[in-house]
Order: sequence, then structure tokens, then C-alpha cells
Amino acid sequence: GQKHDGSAATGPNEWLAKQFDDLHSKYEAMPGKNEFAIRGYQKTAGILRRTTYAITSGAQAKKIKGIGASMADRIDEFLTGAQGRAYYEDNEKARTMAVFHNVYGVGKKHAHDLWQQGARSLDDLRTKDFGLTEGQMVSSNVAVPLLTLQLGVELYEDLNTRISRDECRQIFQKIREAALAIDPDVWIEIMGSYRRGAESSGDVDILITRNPSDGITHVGVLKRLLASLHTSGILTHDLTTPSDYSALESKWMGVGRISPTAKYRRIDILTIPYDQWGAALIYFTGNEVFNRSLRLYARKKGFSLNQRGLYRGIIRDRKGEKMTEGEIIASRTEQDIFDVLGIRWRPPHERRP
Ligand code: DCP
Ligand code: MG
Ligand code: MN
Repeated sequence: GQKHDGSAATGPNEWLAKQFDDLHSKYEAMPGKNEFAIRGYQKTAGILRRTTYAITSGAQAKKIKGIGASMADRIDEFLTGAQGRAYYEDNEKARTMAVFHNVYGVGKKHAHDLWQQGARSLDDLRTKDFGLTEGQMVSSNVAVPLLTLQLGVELYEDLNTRISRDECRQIFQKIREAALAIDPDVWIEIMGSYRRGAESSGDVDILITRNPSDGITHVGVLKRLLASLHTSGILTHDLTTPSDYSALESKWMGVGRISPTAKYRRIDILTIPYDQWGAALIYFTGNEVFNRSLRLYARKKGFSLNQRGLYRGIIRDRKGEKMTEGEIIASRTEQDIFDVLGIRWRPPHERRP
């Protein structure tokens, strides 16, 4: 867009105006931006360009209609080269929001909300009341519950440290032993970045099912497994507990550690119906980008792929919303799904396009 007339481009205050343009674009790019403050920078840039004499101080600029005390301060900062509030705030804000964003479960929007509420450090989050109660959560889809926020802050260092391949394997071994002690016929597999061969992981992802051909399913195993692992101290905190323990498909998300002196680690445990094993394995092995491209490829061939299976006959409306459910045509093994798609099975370590 045209921000100013041609003559102003070489006006006496062009450099100063440009500084306000920069400030404007910097803040414009931030999530949850304050529209009012941002417009102030834009407006000041315009006024400076329309001023025909050179501005040499904030005090002088303040006499111009439309320039207030705060913009005059910014002008002084720019003219003297001082790292004033605009510079400092921008950087402190960016730094702090990055820290908040690294708290488990806190997204960009929530990080910004915390900043807006006045939180400036992890210590603030720890000692002051910045969280939302479970009740307030109902109306928010961006913030994490208070208890999760507190846990994320408490375990900040540990949860932001990568887990070595060896430690992932040890955690998995413990969980696997406990599961097989409950039912020796369950299938239990480690997925995510570990299965792709990563040297280190952000969390440990575990998938459980059981062949029901003898009339027995894995229902009941997760509940007993969680109890057993809590008793042995391997699992220490619950974040998301299954809503229905009698379902074949359920999810537990939480925290645990391999020994009382080890770091706390994020662990996900999922159970799925036996006939969806292959589809679930593909999905939870990832990575996310590989999943996206595989789903897109399936769609191009007239199928639809998700974590439960490869579907045929799903009809979507113009918005992409499903109009018919379709039928699952492959899901039991990864190979089944790749075969129908007509592409060669790729070993997990190759699934990172
Ligand atoms: N996944 C996905 N889309 C998402 C989240 C997850 O397709 N939005 C799939 C792909 C991931 C897998 O689930 O590989 C496991 O999710 P994680 O977040 O645990 O990711 P990774 O295990 O791949 O990496 P990390 O080492 O960070 O845990
Ligand atoms: Mg993972
Ligand atoms: Mn995970």
C-alpha cells in the first residue's frame, strides 16, 4: 500500500519515520497484538513524513498534533541511539514468550496471554496466580489447565531436555515388562521419533493392543498397567487420563522417570483396536510431515487415511467435510496400507521427507 506521497519519501524525517515503520511491522507480526498501540506507530510514521522540518528531539516532536509523550520518548530513543523501551520491551517480550512457549502445553496464544497478564518469568508463573482454574478452562481452547501449567513450570528443565535413545529404551523396557506381567499376549511397541531411529526424543510414545482371536482383548490392561507403574514409581504424574477404561481405544498422557534420581520425562501410552494396528503404527511413528504427505497422496488416489485406517468411498462436500463415512479397506498392518496405496513400504528411519 501507499504509505506516503512521493515528496515525503525524501523528507527530512524519513529515517525516523522508517524506525516507526519497523516497530509497526515487528509488533504486527506478533500473536495477540495490541491493535491500538500498533496503529500509534503507523500514525506517528505518517505524521513524521508530513512534517516539513527536521525533528531533532522528542520534546520538539511532542508539540506536533498527534504525537504524545510515549511516541516522543520513542523518538528520543531513536535519535540518541539509546536502547529504550521500544527496543528493550520488544526483546524482553520475545525472550519471555519463548520461555513460556517452552512450558509443556503452552501455545503461542497462551504465552502471549500470560505476558499480557503481567507474567515476566517462570518464577512469576510459579509464585503468582497466572493460571486458569479447571472451570475457566471450559471457555478457553488455548490455555492449559492450571495444574498442567504448574507441573510444566515445576518440571521445566527436565521436560525441555532431550531423552537419549538409551533412556527411551530403558523406560520402554520397564513399561513393557509391567504390561506383559499383566497379560503376556499384549502387543506393545515404542513409536514416535524413537522408532524412526532418532538419537534423542522429546517424549516416549507407546502403543498397545492385543489379538482378540482367543476371545480376550486388551481392555482392562491400561488401567492395571497405570496402577502398577505408579506403584513402582515409573509413572509420577497424570496429565490426560482415559475417559473410558472399557474402550479399546484410549489414551494416557503423563510424566514418569526411570529411577528416583533420573529426569522426569513425558510419556504417552495409547491403546487401539487390534485391527487398526497398522494404521496407528504409521500415524504414531510419523513424522508429522511424512503423515501429511501420505494422507495427501491417499486423497489424490481417492482414498482417505487417518490413524484408524485407509478408507474408500468417503464423500466430502466443498468444504472438505465428510458426507459419508466410507469403509476401511486396509488397517491391520503397515504393509496392507502401503500395498493398497501402491507404494513400497518404507522403513521408519526413511519416514522424514
Ligand atoms: N503426530 C502427527 N500430527 C500431530 C502430532 C503427532 O501426525 N499433530 C504423529 C507423528 C508423530 C507422532 O504422532 O511422529 C508422535 O508425536 P510426537 O509429538 O511424540 O512426535 P515425535 O515422537 O515424532 O517427536 P518427539 O521426539 O519430539 O517426541
Ligand atoms: Mg514422541
Ligand atoms: Mn508423543
